[in-house]
Amino acid sequence: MNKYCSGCGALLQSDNELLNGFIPKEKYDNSTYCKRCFRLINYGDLNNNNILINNTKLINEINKDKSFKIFIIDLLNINNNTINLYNKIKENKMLLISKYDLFYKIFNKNKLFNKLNLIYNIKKIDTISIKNNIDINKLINYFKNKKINNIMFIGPTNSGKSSIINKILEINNINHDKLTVSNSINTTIDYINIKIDNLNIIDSPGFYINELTIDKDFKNHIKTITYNMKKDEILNIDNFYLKFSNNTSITLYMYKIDSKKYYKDIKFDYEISVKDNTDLCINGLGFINIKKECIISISNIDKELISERMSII
Ligand SMILES: Nc1nc2c(ncn2[C@@H]2O[C@H](COP(=O)(O)OP(=O)(O)O)[C@@H](O)[C@H]2O)c(=O)[nH]1
Ligand SMILES: [Mg+2]
Repeated sequence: MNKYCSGCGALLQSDNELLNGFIPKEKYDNSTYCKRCFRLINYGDLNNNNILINNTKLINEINKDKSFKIFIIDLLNINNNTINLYNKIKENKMLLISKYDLFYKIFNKNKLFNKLNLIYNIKKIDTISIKNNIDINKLINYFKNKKINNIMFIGPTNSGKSSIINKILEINNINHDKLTVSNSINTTIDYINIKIDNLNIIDSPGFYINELTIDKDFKNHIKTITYNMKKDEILNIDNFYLKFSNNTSITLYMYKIDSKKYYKDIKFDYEISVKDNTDLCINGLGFINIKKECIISISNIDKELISERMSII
């Protein structure tokens, strides 16, 4: 009989150490985790070199499954790119904004839901944090009240799907191996089925997102920073540069804010013109709220990673 890793869902095998689900032969009978999960859990090192996620394939598989879909995403990763993935998932589904402990100080929930409804036409939304048991119980009660028994957690990689399921297991005192979680991408490799009383919960591999790879701090809440940019002043964020054609106030809502005004000459790669109160979203990093209509010159960041929207602020 096939055996699957409790942590990442990969089929356990002892033939090839370079492939997913590898477990040494002598450990096969008594262990429930693959070597990769074992090393991640015990030593904190993650090897996910050979994992490629195909979003189209994943969407097709998810849409074939009849479970209720919970699309998990954290607030700074909501953008045209990720909402496009959400829109490809068939009903019944809801959007659940994760890691809310990082954001509650800077966002008012109801205002945010109204904006997301207005901009992306998303009606069923809530927030969740694994640091708040009330949130987790609220989710379980939602399933009970709506008589939903089959649930699949989906969403971009690293959005917190497996962590939420672990928290549900913990709160319900379910004796089950913990799912493997990490702050790197592609931790979960295959679907994992878990039974909790009447609930059938499925964890899934995350969608691949073309994004900036930066070290993200999931421990401390996000701090914003505001600049008053004068006409033609340049702002340096991380290793890229933005120039604004008019005087405007801008606020950075980002995971890692390492930014300063910059006074040397720069060659810019392209321009984007934005209306009053626009968010410039940068995949993987967050977004910049721009108050006044202007043309933004951009240097050293792939255009594919940038999208704009009417502001959620
Ligand atoms: N601050 C905070 N971090 C979280 C929360 N949920 C998940 N994380 C962190 O987000 C990272 C990714 O979590 P994981 O469950 O592996 O995401 P998955 O790829 O969607 O399954 C881990 O470092 C978690 O500790 C949350 O509610 N609050
Ligand atoms: Mg996972």
